[in-house]
Amino acid sequence: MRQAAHDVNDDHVPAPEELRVLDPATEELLATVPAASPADVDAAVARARRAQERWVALAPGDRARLLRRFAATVDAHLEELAALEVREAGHTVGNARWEAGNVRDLLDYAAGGVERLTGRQIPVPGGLDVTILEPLGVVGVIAPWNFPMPIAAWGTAPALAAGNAVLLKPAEATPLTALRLAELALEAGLPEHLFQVLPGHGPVAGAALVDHPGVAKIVFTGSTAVGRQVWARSGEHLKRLTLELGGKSPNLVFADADLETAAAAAPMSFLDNCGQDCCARTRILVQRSVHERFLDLLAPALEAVRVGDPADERTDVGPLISAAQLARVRSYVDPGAPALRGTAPEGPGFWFPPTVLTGTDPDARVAVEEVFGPVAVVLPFEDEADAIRLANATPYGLSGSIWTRDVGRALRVSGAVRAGNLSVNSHSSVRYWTPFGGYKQSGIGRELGPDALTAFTETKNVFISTEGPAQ
Ligand code: TXE
Repeated sequence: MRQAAHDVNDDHVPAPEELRVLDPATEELLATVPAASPADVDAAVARARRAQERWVALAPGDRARLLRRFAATVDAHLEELAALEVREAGHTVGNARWEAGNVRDLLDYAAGGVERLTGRQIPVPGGLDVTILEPLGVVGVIAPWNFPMPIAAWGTAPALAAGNAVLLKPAEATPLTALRLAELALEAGLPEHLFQVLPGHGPVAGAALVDHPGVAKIVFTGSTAVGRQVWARSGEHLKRLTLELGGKSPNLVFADADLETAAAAAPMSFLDNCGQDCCARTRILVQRSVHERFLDLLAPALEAVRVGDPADERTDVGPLISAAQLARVRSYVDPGAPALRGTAPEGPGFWFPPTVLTGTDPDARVAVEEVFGPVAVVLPFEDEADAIRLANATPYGLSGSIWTRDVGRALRVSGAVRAGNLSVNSHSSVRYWTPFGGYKQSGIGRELGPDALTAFTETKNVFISTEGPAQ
């Protein structure tokens, strides 16, 4: 009999012992998956520790080879993984292919780092001083439902490459691709129990990972509210931590920009993944002198977005993840508010039409809080200083875009906006070669990029005296 799960957030509501995975486009039940209990987490940590000892004893070249084989196995199953992501997360098939490809690429990139993860020799008087980068041990990755595969891989691939074991807790709504990835890891020859997936409830299995003294680091991606709790609880153990939290990112359009291109790109910059993207450019800030013209260009671009069956190759935007997310999005949008609107199916499924609110107060909830749905606001600004003030007027600082033809302005504004990932004349935020993470309440630490592996190591300094035996 599975141990009764209890809510460690102290509201004493027992969590169900199974996760029900729904297709968000149809509300059809896809699978039920057993939910891990704290005892399951405890047993997994013990197994992971033993696997990690075997893993780190391998020659670096052999670890790199196994990770490359894992990447090749993902590649061989790319269509299958993408199809699973379409079903459980409602992602368009094009996006889902990109996501499975991102897992493959990241495993390859991390494998390339295994043999280059080196310490340093530092000149000191009286001896030789070297730094050694040691793996942390067992790492817990707590993933969200919005990009189940890539975000799981962002933590997992570099952690494994740096010599750690990984326990991945996927989100309640999306455990299926994670479970399949764990099977593919075994098929590729990774040691048993090195990479384990623990589907379960956040306040039970997630909290058990955070509280477990045998887990050296937590990589958490999710809401700022839960991220705050995870930070406080990790602090009890002084556990290493990376937090990747929400966003409310600006899309700054200056009067000197290529307005046609900026307006054509604006819809998908906040509608991709139905707006359930921490980098979504949901605050469209437009210089007042071109505000009307921009809206005229934006309206047809928004109407052209195809919302519907995510398995259809022509679809741009699928459904929201759940009934709860749909209710959340509805709570932000007054149906009578002035807006540009696209269209969406009626249901079944969790659908909401693309919406750009045009008459919003800059301090309104919808203008400063993360909606996590297909909703953006357009706000006018006067000049560069006003644009920077508005761009920084939220507690978040994850991403942002700057549209201008003036290089000096691009550099000044990107220097002044307090966010971790900015793009000029582009909405691109995530590239596995470059660091990704947030300022302010968007997170702590960075993922991806050339330093990704180092974030899963401790630096040990060893001094070897050359002075001879003490007299
Ligand atoms: O996130 P949660 P939810 C934002 C977005 C969204 C809102 C709510 O605004 O509308 O958060 O989404 C696990 N200890 N983002 O409720 O609860 C949980 O099981 C340890 C932005 O789904 O933060 C899941 O695996 N773990 C974001 C993960 O945390 C806990 C992506 C995220 O869930 C836990 C997702 C606990 N006490 C939501 N409670 C982004 N940065 O992109 C929950 N979890």
